[in-house]
Amino acid sequence: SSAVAQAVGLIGVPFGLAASVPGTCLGPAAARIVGLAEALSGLGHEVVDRGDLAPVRSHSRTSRDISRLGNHAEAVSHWVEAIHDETLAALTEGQRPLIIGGDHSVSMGSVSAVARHAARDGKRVAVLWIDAHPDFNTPQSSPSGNMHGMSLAFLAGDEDLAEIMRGRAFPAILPTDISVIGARSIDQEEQEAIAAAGVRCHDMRAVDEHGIRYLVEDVLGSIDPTTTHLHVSFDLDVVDPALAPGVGTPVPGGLNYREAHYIMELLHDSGLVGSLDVVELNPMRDIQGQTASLMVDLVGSLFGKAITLRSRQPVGLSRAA
Ligand code: 5AB
Ligand code: MN
Ligand code: MN
Ligand code: MN
Repeated sequence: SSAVAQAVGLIGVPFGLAASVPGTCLGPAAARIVGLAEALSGLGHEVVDRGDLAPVRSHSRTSRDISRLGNHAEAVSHWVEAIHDETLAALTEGQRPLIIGGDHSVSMGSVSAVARHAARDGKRVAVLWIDAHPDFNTPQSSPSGNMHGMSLAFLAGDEDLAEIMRGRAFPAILPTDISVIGARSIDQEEQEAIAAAGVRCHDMRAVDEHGIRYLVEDVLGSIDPTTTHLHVSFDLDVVDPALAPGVGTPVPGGLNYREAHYIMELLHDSGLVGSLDVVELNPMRDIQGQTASLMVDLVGSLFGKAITLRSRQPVGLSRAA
């Protein structure tokens, strides 16, 4: 664990309407049942459980129709604003935010808040998106209209999607500060968009060819910690569905158990992770809670659980140093 103990600000987001398969709204409940907070405190972290969000519809909201942005866009918008505000409050209180989804639209709220907070400290944000999908669709390119597939496009500054936060501006994440690991289901226009934007995309073939350590080193080596806050967004569907059946959009050929843990261990050792979301847990699709338990174990690895006690061996800091 890090030299300066920073409390973890745990935020549950029981929202799943940006995905088509119902059930991710039960994610925070399942994570709590299998002992997420206890796992973190067992590792020596102070945990401030900020509870589960329950946004109320704002009456001051303009009646502008945003339904063309995607399915349930109005609900997504309310939740994203609430997630943004709660994440910003956690950061302002000096906590390290841990957001538990919920579908992946929750990252629109969390990362936009992280970007706003970082800008106040004169920093920018790098995002590591660990996911079977790059979530870079726009309302125009999306094959489904499901907004959990648009989060990264929103965060990178898509002009139409900006309406999700009613135009409340936040510093967009530079595409060159975005890295994806584990992708294996990419829509064609989405593929063209990430390539044109310059997003670093380490797909599953890259995992096969280079291994996790090389890829994580590449990502961390692109980050200068004196100027950059690292946000990690972990979509559980990156893990192979044989190990993580409790997700709404399973794709074969995912990370195996050690690959998933090794990413988290290397991220822990780097000492660079300033905020984390873990999303897309769908307890309705899970088998005896195994995906929920895997989630808690993976979070544990990122927060310092080691197989064997060893000294930290941070990777990838050479270029930034
Ligand atoms: B997830 C798909 N690309 O846009 C789309 O689970 C799937 O947050 C999106 O990564 C999956 O509908 C979104 C086909
Ligand atoms: Mn701060
Ligand atoms: Mn995702
Ligand atoms: Mn995904």
